Amino acid sequence: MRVAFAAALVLMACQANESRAPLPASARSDVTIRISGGTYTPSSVQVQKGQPVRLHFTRDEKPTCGDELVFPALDIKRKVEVNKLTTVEITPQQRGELEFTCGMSMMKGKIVVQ
Ligand SMILES: [Cu+2]
Repeated sequence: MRVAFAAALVLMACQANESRAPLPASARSDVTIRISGGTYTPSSVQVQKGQPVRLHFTRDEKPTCGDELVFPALDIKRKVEVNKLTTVEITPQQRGELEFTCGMSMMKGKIVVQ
């Protein structure tokens, strides 16, 4: 009974990690974000204030939508080519949320700075 309950908890934790839950705010400095089906996966990434983070964007399809990557608040615009990594390195200096979007602001993701 106890074992089954623990196993269920572990399973739930795994599922949460793989869906929309923000990544844990560990000492992670590299995050890969996949652009597919009109969404960013993960769409939310937690980082620590002052900690450099490299965001590697990868796109595995050819919609025109995801081919431009914009960080409005940081004045960053990058092209994202199919099957190539586009890396953006940032060191957030204040807590809060940093949004990133496609060229037309339809797809949205965010960096949560703690
Ligand atoms: Cu778009």
